[in-house]
Amino acid sequence: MAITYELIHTCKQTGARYGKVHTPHGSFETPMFMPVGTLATVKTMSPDELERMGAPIILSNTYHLWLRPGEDIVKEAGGLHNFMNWDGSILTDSGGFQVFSLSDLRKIEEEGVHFRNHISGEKLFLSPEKAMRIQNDLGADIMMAFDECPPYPAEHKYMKDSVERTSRWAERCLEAHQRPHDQGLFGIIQGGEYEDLRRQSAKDLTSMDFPGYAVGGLSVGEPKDVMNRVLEFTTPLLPSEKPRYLMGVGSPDSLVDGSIRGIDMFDCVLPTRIARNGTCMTSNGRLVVRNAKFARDFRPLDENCDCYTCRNYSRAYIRHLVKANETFGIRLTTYHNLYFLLKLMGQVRDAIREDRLGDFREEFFEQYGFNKP
Ligand code: PRF
Ligand code: ZN
Repeated sequence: MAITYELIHTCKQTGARYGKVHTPHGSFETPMFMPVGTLATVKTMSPDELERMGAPIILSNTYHLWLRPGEDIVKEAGGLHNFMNWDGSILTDSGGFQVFSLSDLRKIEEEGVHFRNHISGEKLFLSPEKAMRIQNDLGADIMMAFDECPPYPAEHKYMKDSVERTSRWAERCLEAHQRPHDQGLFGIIQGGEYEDLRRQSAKDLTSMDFPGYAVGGLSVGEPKDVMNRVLEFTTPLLPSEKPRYLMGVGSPDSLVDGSIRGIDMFDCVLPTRIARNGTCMTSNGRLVVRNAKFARDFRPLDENCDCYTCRNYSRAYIRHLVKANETFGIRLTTYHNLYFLLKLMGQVRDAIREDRLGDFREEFFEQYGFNKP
């Protein structure tokens, strides 16, 4: 099996899991945050920098790489790892979600989805078989089933039809997958906020024996307590001997709350996206470094951070660079934000192993300012 999961410790205070995922490109500890490199690059970061900040796995996107440069070119380069010079693990998303979030004029059929290229307007079609073929060519360690992620809120009737179609598509993905020996294919549980549909989706997908499972269809605009409630009834439906991945979630509070509900892997564009407009995550909450009040502030972004950015540069300097549109400024904020989340996950893992993740949550939320009204 290309992907295996080792459950090492369950936190007695919260039920969160500490474990390891083993992939053909190394193992990583979980819970883990995966930086997003949509177009085969984590925007502004070199693979060397990613390695130094402690990222063992990154995510990339089938949809974007299919449109450009084309999976044939990536395959010819020897696969995504070779093409981008990244020797760590890679996970590719299937394109299902991106088709729904980026393209216009979608038409969903049993066979697949018709839509228009969000750049050129060209007519395109993506199906489970095509998403598998492209992901086999890209050659990531973990690939994702082709699913439908309906918008929030969606009516029960729509969601039920969608969940059933996503289950049929999952069967077709397993059937079409050509490299199960060196690429692990994860199934995706959908069902929105509906408990009966999450149950149905989990039952369908766990009967198919994927090496890992994702919870999809969350962080699509629902309130945080809805996400937490859905996770509370969904993760217990998943096999404990396989990794669980919460797709598209990366705010610091959700990483902690997801871990508490048994999630092992997370990804999100949030840290890299906000970094590019000068917003930083710090242990005292968000800091908008462009603000005038930082013009003469010679302290680091986060006084509790020991990343390259915080050890060497001031808020005043980074503010100057970001305001002057100097690329180095957003490289420094990107490095810091990713380091901040990777370090947070390390703290979460330590707390799990010491059976004190509940206490850690209290302290972290207090300092970050999540407890403030
Ligand atoms: N499905 C897929 N990718 C995703 C999601 C999903 O539901 C989400 C939901 N937030 C993010 N990325 N395939
Ligand atoms: Zn820092």
